[in-house]
Amino acid sequence: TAIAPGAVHVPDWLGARRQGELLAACRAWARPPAGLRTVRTPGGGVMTARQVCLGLHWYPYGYAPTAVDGDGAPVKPMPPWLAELGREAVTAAYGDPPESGPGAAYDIALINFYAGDSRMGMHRDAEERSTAPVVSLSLGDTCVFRFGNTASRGRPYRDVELRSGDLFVFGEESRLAYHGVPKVLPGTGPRELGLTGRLNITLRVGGLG
Ligand code: MD3
Ligand code: FE
Repeated sequence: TAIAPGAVHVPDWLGARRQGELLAACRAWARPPAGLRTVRTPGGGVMTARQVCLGLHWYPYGYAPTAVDGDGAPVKPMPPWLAELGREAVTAAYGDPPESGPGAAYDIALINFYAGDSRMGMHRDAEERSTAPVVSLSLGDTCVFRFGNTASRGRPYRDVELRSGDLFVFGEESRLAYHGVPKVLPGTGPRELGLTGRLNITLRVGGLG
């Protein structure tokens, strides 16, 4: 379902098996070194969603090869199977012609963990040097995802529920849109997954050399 040009939602794209595999992988990536951390913003704020990165480490506001705002260790590599999953996701959302596709391999993954009361304020993702679409995969509790416009954090925006297993691809005109997560709905994830809270995995092409 396209909710805006280049913004395509594919409910339950992952299926139960791949959700379990992805969750197990996220648990391993969350362990030190360069594991799950709390992100502090330059203004003295703290992000309520905790994060772990693969390929390159995101910090406010740039990318580095090591966990510069964490334990300083080298960031874990992007596994080839996850890069391939990104490619598959773009094909699933847009169809085969790679015209609006990534063009280069997915080389960065940002994994955000939301406890029951975590949120993410309205922001744009502009630290990448590539225009390739961002791929988002959700696990665990349902959230309210707010998809805005490219001009400001405010209206107009649309609220969409993202559920465990959902795929969302953001490319073309939607790549620089403001977006955020105003709330997570505790206890709404699939019981059999065994995750309390929500995980979101975004796959990106850095274009950072
Ligand atoms: C639209 N993550 O990691 S996923 C982020 O659920 C981020 O953790 C949210 O915003 C989360 O930066 C939202 C949906 C999403 C991700 C990246 C985007 C939407 C996007 C990049 C560009 C436009
Ligand atoms: Fe974002």
